[in-house]
Amino acid sequence: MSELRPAILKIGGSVITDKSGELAARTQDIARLAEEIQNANVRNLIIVHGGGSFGHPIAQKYAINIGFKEENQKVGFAETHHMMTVLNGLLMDALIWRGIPAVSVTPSSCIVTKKGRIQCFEKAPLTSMLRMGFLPVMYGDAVLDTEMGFAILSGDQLISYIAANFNAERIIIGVDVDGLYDTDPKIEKNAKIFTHLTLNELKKLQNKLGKSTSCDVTGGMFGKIVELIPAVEKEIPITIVNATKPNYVYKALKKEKVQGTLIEKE
Ligand code: IP8
Repeated sequence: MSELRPAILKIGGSVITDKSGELAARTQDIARLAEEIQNANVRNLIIVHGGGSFGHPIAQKYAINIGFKEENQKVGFAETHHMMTVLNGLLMDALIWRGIPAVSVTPSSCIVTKKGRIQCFEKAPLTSMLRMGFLPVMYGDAVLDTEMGFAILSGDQLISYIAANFNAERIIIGVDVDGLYDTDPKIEKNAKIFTHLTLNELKKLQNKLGKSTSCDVTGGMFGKIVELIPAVEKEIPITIVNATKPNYVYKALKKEKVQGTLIEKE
């Protein structure tokens, strides 16, 4: 069977949850996005979603991202992972209910990190699912780590890794703003959007971009940018769109013109 190059869709935690709350799912947005994914009907798609208010507050409370230091963090690790499965379940419900053959792939069961970076990734289930025409859905998760005991794996590291290792055709990132800005548009009303960025421009930006305005143990927009660089180096184009706006994700999936930021190697 010839290998098709998958497209990867990352749905930010700030889109499907309210990050100012705790365990606050945006169920209407989840339903709308599931419908857009259904309508776009893209073959060979992998979805990865972020943690938002289901992952970050608990991970922060138990300092999961600094690794295993004391016994009571273990229940925090369990809770962080469990809440991610709860959020994932909401998206899975919305997708499967619409007749999409989406299958959840639990990162903590097929990935181990070393100092927070993916060290081993069991590729076989994902490869087989794609061959069979399933839609694998993964997420940022609490994972086991060979040096730290455990760590937080961001959805952004995951998409970059999958893109490089599954020879992705493109990456679409759905966030809660209109694209990538020179400063945080939620704080600076004069923030300037980048409609197109090259790899070199992106590298220069990584020093400038600020941290997320809400609780985010994986570094907000700054963390995202750093993670994207290896994928762009492999000539995988990245489109960042506002997934809170109806049909932006649909248009990006269909390769239609849509407002956002396009990042390409040259
Ligand atoms: O929201 C982090 O994933 P992200 C997931 O993609 C957890 O950074 C468990 C905090």
